[in-house]
Parts: sequence; structure tokens; C-alpha cells
Amino acid sequence: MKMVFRWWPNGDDTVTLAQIRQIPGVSGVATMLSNVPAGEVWTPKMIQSVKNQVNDAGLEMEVIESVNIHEDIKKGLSTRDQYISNYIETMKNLHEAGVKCICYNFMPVMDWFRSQLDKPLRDGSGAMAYDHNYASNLTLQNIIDSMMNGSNKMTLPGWEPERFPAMAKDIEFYQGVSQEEYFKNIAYFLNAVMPYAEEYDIDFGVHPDDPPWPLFKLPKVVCSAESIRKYLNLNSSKRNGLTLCTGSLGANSENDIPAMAKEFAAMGRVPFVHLRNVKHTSEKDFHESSHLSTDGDLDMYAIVKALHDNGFDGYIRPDHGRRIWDENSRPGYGLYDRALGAMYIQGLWEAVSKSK
Ligand code: DNO
Repeated sequence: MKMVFRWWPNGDDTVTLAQIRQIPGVSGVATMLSNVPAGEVWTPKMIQSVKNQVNDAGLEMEVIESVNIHEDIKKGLSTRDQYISNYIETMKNLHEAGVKCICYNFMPVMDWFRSQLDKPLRDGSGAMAYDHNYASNLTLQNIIDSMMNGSNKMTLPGWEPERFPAMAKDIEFYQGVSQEEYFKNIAYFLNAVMPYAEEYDIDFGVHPDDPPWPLFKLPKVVCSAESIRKYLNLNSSKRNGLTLCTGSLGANSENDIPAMAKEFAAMGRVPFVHLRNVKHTSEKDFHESSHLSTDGDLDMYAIVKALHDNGFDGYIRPDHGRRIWDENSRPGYGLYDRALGAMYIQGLWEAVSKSK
């Protein structure tokens, strides 16, 4: 297992590489070129410049989160082939820079969504939260505004402003797209890209939908064990894997996360894990919590043990932290609570290893 920490280059992060280097056990970062719009090639020069910064700080750059997929690929438009070929060129350039794992998602139109980015918790910290009734009655503009207003003036991953102008039209487009058709578009992408993932030794980990239920009647992709099986079966390459995001999948309390960790790690299809905890306030309402098992509804020990028992040897990162100790950062991505999470996860990992 290698512990990594999410970090954004180009001054787009309040957390520094020097700080990350001081978190015990963290070997590298999961990063991305957030300034390159989806669909464009990441050139060797751009990649090398970020890699140099990361390596100079004593860290590795083996994980990319994310190389985003152009909406035309998701929509299955005839223009997709050019974007797919750009994607493959980016993969080649990343391979040449030593990248081993790409996390991406196939969610239509928008990435993750929360109705509140800084909900006060009883201990005085703040956490991201989701209220289903409230969220279901928001207009698209309300959603964009609330994500932007809570972002501390930083670019939220998946909420890059360049996406906004097309969102309303895109949502409309997908109203006519069935789940089956959408999965055909995914298969088209995977069948084009996986042979290169093999050639370039890059593991792909698709990120689950977050939250894992429909919003705006958009097709849902990865939200349950059944949909993960379906996704992995679209292309049988071992490189076609899952980013096991415990908090995204755990937002649906019917999802048994230790069982998923067991099943998909045993298949060798989990290259990357996002570990965080969630606390339900009702069936579809939740807030994020500290990583500690007793602070949320997920049994982090059981998840880590299931990964360990089933031969997991990929990357783990602590996922969203709370806002603690008055830190000012991109919501979910401050230094302090994620560093606590990194230590807790490593404590669990060490205890499971030594108990064998
Ligand atoms: C949110 C993140 C997601 C994730 C992407 C992967 O905090 O977990 O934005 O990085 O879905 O492509």
C-alpha cells in the first residue's frame, strides 16, 4: 500500500508540498493539470514541470486525479474520436513521466455535489453535507452559486467554471439518453483506451457517483456493487478498475463497503482507494465526518482489513477532511484533518498487518 495526498499545482492549493512531505508515511501526491481543459492533450513539458516540483519536494507523482473526460465522449458524439485520441496521447505522456494510476469519472455534466460546504458540527469543526430534499428543489443556477459561494474562491474539482455555460444544455441532452445507451458510450471509451492502458502500464480507477443516486434525472454510473460489476465487465482488462471511494458509496447505507472492498480487491480491480467516513442524519441526508469509525457510519477497520486480507497493493489517500483549527482551504481539502486521517489509516493498516 502506498499513501498519497491530493494536491493541486500552479498555486491552486493552500497546502504546500513541503507540508505534505512532513506527514509521516506519505510517499507522493495525487495531482492533475487543472488548468488544461478536458479534452486537450497534456504535453510532456507541462507534465514534467509539475513532476519536477513534486520530486524536488521529495515526493512521487505516480497517481493522477483526474484526467477528465470530454463531455462529447460521454455523450457519444461523432467528435469523440478526436478527444479519445487526445486522451491516449496524454496517457502516453503520463506514462513517460512515471505515472502508474489514473483516477477519472464518467458522471455526466457534473462531478460530486454537496448542498452545504461548511456545515458546523458539534465539536466546532465544519464539514461538507448533503440534504436530499433541499438539493432536489434547487435549480441548476442555485447549485452552481452554492458550490461557488462556498468554495473559498478556489476551483472545486469537477466544478471548473469553464463547464458552467454548457451545463443546462447538457442536462437537457441527457434527458433523452437511457442508462443502456450511456453504458454503450462508456464501453466505447474503455475499448479504445484499455489497450493503451495495458501498453503503458497504467491502472484506471473510475470514481463512483457522488452522491450515489440520481440528480436532475441524469444517468447514474457507479453507485452500487451491481453497477461496479457491470462497469468492470464492460472491458475485461485488469487495468479497467475502480477507485473505491468509501464516502461516496457509503452515502447509500445499503452499500456494504467492506464487502465491496473484499470483492473488488480480490479481483485485483482496485488500484486506488479514497478513505473517508460519513454520518447519516436520515436515509439520504448525511454529513462528512472525521475518518474515525466511531465518528461516522462506516467501519474503517473492517474496510482496511478487507483490503489487506484481499491483497490490495495500490494507492490510498485520505479523502475529504473537516475544516478544523480555523484552517482556510478548498472545502474538504485542508491539510489538518486529512493529515489526521492519513495517520489513522496507517495505524489501522499497521495493526492489521501485524496481527497476521
Ligand atoms: C471530490 C473528488 C472527485 C474526484 C473525481 C474523480 O472531492 O472525489 O472530484 O476527484 O470524481 O474524477
